[in-house]
Amino acid sequence: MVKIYSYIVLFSLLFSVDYESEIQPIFNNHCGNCHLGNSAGGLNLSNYDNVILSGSIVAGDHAASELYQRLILPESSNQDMPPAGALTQVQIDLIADWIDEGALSEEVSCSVDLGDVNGDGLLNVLDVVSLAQLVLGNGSIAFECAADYNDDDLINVLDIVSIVNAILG
Ligand code: HEC
Ligand SMILES: [Ca+2]
Ligand SMILES: [Ca+2]
Repeated sequence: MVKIYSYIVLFSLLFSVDYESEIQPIFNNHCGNCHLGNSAGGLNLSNYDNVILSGSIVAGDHAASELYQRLILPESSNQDMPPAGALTQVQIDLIADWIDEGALSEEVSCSVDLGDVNGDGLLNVLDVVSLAQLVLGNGSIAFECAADYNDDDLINVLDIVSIVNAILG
């Protein structure tokens, strides 16, 4: 079970949040009449541009984003959103992740070459060391998106082996 769970965690590290398929549906389903057809409090959540222009998102900082702050208020607060009920923790975390990743309109592809997990432009032993620490659960790496070297959707010892082989040529 622990093993399956850690695979799920690693799998989710490989992909960033996609606004259209993951965030907009939350707004559509839970912020409906008030913020889609109408703009309650001056806030319209009907599409990406309106969401960003509203100023309720501080890209890169979910804690400073009013939209996030409203979601985590207790049900008893009259500023709590949505006013009746609440989003699930999973939905709230997804919105936080999306904001922290820069509140982008599209999922980003990896900005470094495959295997270059420390992002220094080189594929060498430093990447092997970083990746080994991640796999052993002793650390995090700068570019998880570059870690699945053998492209099997898992980050594990096989990627380390593949990178070592690539380095040794
Ligand atoms: C039943 C109607 C209703 C629903 C559903 C609702 N809101 Fe609101 N929302 C309001 C009203 C009315 C205001 C303005 C009053 C206030 O600021 O509390 C508001 C204000 C806000 C504000 C502050 C806007 C500003 O800049 O002042 C945010 C952020 C917000 N809502 C987010 C959301 C999100 C996200 C959802 C869905 C998860 C949601 N709301 C669902 C009615 C609603
Ligand atoms: Ca590197
Ligand atoms: Ca792999």
